[in-house]
Amino acid sequence: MSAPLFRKVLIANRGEIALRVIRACREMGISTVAVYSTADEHSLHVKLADEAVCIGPPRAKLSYLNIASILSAADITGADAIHPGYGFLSENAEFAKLCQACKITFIGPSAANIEEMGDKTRARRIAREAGVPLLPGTLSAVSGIEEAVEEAEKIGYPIILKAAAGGGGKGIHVVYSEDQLRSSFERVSSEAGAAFGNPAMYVEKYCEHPRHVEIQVLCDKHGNRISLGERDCTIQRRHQKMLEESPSPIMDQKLRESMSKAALKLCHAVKYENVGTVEFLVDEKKNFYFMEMNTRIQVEHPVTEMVTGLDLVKEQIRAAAGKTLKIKQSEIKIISHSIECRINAEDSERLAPSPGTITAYHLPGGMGVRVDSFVYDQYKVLPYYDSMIGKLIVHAPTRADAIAKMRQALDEFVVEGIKTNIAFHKKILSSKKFREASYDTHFLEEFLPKYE
Ligand code: MV4
Repeated sequence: MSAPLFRKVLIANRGEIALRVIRACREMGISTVAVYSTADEHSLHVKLADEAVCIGPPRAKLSYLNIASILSAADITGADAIHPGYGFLSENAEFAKLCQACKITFIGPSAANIEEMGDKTRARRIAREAGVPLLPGTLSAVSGIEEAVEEAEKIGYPIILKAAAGGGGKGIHVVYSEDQLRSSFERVSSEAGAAFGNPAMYVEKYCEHPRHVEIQVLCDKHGNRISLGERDCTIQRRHQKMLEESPSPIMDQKLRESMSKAALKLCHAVKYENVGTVEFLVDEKKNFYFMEMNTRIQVEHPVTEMVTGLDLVKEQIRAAAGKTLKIKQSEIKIISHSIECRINAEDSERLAPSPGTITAYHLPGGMGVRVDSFVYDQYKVLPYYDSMIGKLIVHAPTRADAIAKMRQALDEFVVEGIKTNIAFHKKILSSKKFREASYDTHFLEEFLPKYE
């Protein structure tokens, strides 16, 4: 066997993604270092890694977000690379720079890439320059209410206010009139300031009934960049994705090719390296518009893995090590279907987390059924972190087959002692709208009252 790409990788994360990365490393002959907070002492990532270092108390700010602790852990264990997973430090340009300064490879894109895409208006300017379609809106942050009103007038209501340093569903607000804009601007802006340390806001035309479709890209450090097709993430609740699938039921080969081309134009413009996701909104007429780019491995990456047959975490590690992509665009053929359900420890009716001890745990199985999870019988789901306890992923020849397989797998999945959203997923999968794929981002808001 050839020498491993890295000697030792430190995984700066917890939960299922930490396990996902540890498994990939071990398969590649790379030693692993887990880091953990005192609350995570009994976590599987600690047991599965070759070494483990405690990096602080339960609160993420003091442990999984503690750059000094994590770099010290890498230093004392002699790690030559760090995988950040998703969330936590994964899109922190400062952290990526500090890794480099410590001669540790950050398994992700360059710090410059993270910065360029982290500033959402800068990303819009780069996209526009590259000829990627955008919704009408400002290309930089507005200076205050008056400029917001002026711009909104030009764009036409409804508009959406977004935090320039935001991303995902935080710091966004839909506005239907000047009155509404005047009465909400300061509040939304200061919320953004509190959440992101930057109150800057920009304005976009609000697309009323869109679908959320994102392109997975894979890029090396030698200018090779390919699209691995799309994921449909339209099924969200309070901007939390719940269920994702690939391919998107609204896509055809032509739309996939033009959206992929747009995503790759953006990547070329910034000399993007490593895995990334370019998010688009798709309107009723199937026009698509760039929203933002995520410069990390995403929670929903498995559905792309299932339909492409590629291990994205391994590809990520290969790219970070400077290897050339081993696949060509023409070799990517998407002919099957995959769906992922995020399994959360939550009370779906009250939309509240449900931490506590799992008193029974049984996983589904069979052909085309994958579970990426980190919990076990008697595991205590902690209140400090994300409520996702695992992901159930199915793979089948067609969308209808995948839905049937997911329903069966959800029926087999047993989690006792805490509340989960398993029953909620079953309802979604049996709904007419979902089965016909005739829904938009408001699906769950409209569906929920009927569920309760
Ligand atoms: C939008 C939009 C419509 N028009 N932007 C939500 C998460 C973040 N990535 C951006 N999001 C959206 N941005 C424009 N110009 C719709 C969403 C959106 C959404 C909005 C309201 C309620 C649910 C939603 C679910 C997904 C996306």
